[in-house]
Amino acid sequence: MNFTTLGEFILDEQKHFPGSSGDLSSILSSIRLAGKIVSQQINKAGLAKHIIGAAGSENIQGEQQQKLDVYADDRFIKSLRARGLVCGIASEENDDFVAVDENKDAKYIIMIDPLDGSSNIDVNVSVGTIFSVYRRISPVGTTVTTEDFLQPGREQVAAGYIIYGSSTMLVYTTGNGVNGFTYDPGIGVFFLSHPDMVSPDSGSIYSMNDSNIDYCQRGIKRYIEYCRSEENDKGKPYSARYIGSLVADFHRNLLRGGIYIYPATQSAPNGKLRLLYECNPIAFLAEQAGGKATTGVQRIMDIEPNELHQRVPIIVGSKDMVEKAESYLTE
Ligand code: P6P
Repeated sequence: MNFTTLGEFILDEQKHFPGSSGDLSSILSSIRLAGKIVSQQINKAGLAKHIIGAAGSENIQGEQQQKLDVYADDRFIKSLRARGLVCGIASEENDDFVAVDENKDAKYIIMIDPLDGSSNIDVNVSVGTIFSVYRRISPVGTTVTTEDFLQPGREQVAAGYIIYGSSTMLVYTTGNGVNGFTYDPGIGVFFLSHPDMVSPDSGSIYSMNDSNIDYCQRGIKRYIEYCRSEENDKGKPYSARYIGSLVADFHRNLLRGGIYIYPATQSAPNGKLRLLYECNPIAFLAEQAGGKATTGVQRIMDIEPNELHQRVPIIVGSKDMVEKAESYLTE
């Protein structure tokens, strides 16, 4: 097997940025390390009662934290702090951002959802880590500020996810396309298994929690009816595939073509997914793979954030499918 390793790929990609400090490369390798450790814990979750189930605490979202949520959050934060290259970390699991004052001279900040879809762990469904990296705005040598985190998604310098599924994969972009790496736990290495990932312009898979269909914007309902009809571009009903784990649904749609929708609903007027550490990184990946990501009326990566855990509606996936959905919303 002559696959390129993730480490080799990161170093090779760095050559495209002459004079670069290599800091971003090192951040990506710290994510790689934490991903290996979390993957190992997830893959034995069913056997290790001490790490499955609820942690008995809630995050700022008011969501029950799973033990592995807390474990993954701790693991990623420790790995990122240790490299000395990140001056601030915002996480779904922490009310406020963490100012890494021992790294005040660092020039990057990172936002993470350490374990998205974690309620699925106990039933052995794929879950994922999502990350988003920016250059800081505040002066080097000072403590990070909220402003460093409230940047629009178009300012991201890197984004990606780790999907803990039938295999563990790390998929990321630094703005030069999307590449996927599959983890071989036998030797502890991620190998380049999906170079230059490009999402099909169209597809026949839609991912949405149908129980929301009567509680969201009429245009969304009409688009879903289109997906289910014989009048759509495929001449037959699409397949409905919804795992309840964003990373897993997005990853499948990225490979096969498809659309994921989490709209504004009566109970969630801004949608459910968080802009900074779920929608923006997923949007960056989607666009880099030739797809689109919108709220229905605005490009996700153009939204000017106003708070750390802000939620937005999202329609993301294959370009033609997202544009078709948008056409129902702008009628
Ligand atoms: P619902 C998991 O909690 C998550 O953030 C995404 O991973 C997933 O797509 C969505 O929420 C599921 O939400 O309301 O359909 O259960």
